[in-house]
Amino acid sequence: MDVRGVGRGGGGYYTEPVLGGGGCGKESWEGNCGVVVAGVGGGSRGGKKGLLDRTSVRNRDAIDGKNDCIFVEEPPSPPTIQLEGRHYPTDEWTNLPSHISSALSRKLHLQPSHPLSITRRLIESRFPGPTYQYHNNLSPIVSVHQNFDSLGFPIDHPGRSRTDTYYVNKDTVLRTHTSAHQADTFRSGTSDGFLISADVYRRDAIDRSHYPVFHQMEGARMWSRDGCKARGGVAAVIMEDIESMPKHGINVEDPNPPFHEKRNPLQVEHTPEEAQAVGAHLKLCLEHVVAEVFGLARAGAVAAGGAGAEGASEEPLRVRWVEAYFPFTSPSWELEVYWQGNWLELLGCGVVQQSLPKNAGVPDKIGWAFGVGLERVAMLLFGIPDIRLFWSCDKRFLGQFKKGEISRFVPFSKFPPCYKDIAFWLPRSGSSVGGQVSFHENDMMEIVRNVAGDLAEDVKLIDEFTHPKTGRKSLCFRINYRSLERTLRNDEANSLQQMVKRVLVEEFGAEVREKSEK
Ligand code: FA5
Ligand code: MG
Repeated sequence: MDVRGVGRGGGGYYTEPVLGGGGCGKESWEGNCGVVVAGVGGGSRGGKKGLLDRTSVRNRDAIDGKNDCIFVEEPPSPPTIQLEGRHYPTDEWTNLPSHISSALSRKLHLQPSHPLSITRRLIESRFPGPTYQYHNNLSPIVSVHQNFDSLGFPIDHPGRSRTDTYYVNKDTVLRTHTSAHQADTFRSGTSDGFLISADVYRRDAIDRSHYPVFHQMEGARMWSRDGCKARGGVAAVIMEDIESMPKHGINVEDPNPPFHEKRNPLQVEHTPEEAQAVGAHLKLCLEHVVAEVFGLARAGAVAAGGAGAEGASEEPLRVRWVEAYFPFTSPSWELEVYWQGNWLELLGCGVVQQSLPKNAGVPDKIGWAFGVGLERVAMLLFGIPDIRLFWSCDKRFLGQFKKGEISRFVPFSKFPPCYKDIAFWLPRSGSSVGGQVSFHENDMMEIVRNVAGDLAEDVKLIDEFTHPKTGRKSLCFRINYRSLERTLRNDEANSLQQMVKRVLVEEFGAEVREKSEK
């Protein structure tokens, strides 16, 4: 998770061209949209064009970016919630909607013919036993300590906020990343390397490559300094391993130095040679994964021929490393690929912070770790254009995949989008006494998810405006409703939009702005 909040364009918020157009009756709110659209995402908040991730954390300020949030009352939670057969007490931190808790039982990464499971196995095959052990059944319900503290997240880190993370209660969360299991797995010390695949949960944007429940694979490889002494030390042993690895043949842009004093520092516990060797090993292993994924995706596209091959065969392969920040690795990087006109982030990684093995009772070990988004890889591998499809129970989707086979996804049809804008005034600021929460962009995402579920394809903040006299803040969101399975009628989209409005008014005290209002 990335804490910088600045740096590569502020990250976290990105702009993306709106898909298609027209569809079933475009309703557009004029207001201030025209003036401010360009500033949203690309301007004042420094969003970077591309499908990049906040690493759950880059720039998670409140909606106005200054943390002077709008506070509103929340409905009380029931006294306990039952998850995976256990009762958990709830408290003022609980923010777990049923559409999220119901995903806990799906375990898509373990369904043998599901594209996520096929992708998991493909990556596992690049990290073979006995060096690597696989863990695919760890519970998603983890402590705040596991998810944040054990990884060195500062106490005021935005990723800890209720706007970003699903809390069961103040001490327990749905893991936001597979790194939540790093410390425990290092402590168990049963192998030099491990892979952990799991469902993870985040309050996040709504678009084709983000979903509040997704799957990650964590990978780590450690070397014992003592164990390598007789062979010239850790750096020499790792370099020898690198030299024994075959070339992958893809061109990867990597203008970054192995570490950088300010931007991407070497840890005091590591020699420059050690950090350089660990980083090079990490990057090479991951480049091999990407090379294999693209090779198979192209082969699948060629085998499919015709329409199914579009995109995979025509888009030139572009892959790049960019510097990143995570509290639990240094130096750190992210790997991005060029996909459908944007840079798509596949994974974050780096040299493991020495405090982790130290606290896990294995201070003699050093090494690397990565966390890759399985949906993102599967989208490239199978040519799946929208992340919502992974949750489809439609036979026209599931019937296209077979265990161990990489095939090209053939869209069963393309249904028209339906754009609806909604503009509203936020309530005036209140006090921040317990049980009250701020209105965050992710609150809008959550409202839309609750009302429309997978019928919402994309939600964008297209305008924000503060009244010069009253100081009141107005927001305008554009919601794109589109079903993956059928044509959505305009009246259905209108009634979803009405429900979104009602929740905003009744639960968040918002005042909806009418089109004629100036
Ligand atoms: C992390 O989660 C770190 N734990 C990764 C890591 C592990 C770094 C070990 C260092 C060492 P990040 O938030 O960037 O990083 O997420 C990793 C990947 O998950 C992203 O690159 C992306 O592929 C995927 N991802 C993130 N958010 C979403 C989302 N909402 N929907 C789908 N995939 C997502
Ligand atoms: Mg990231």
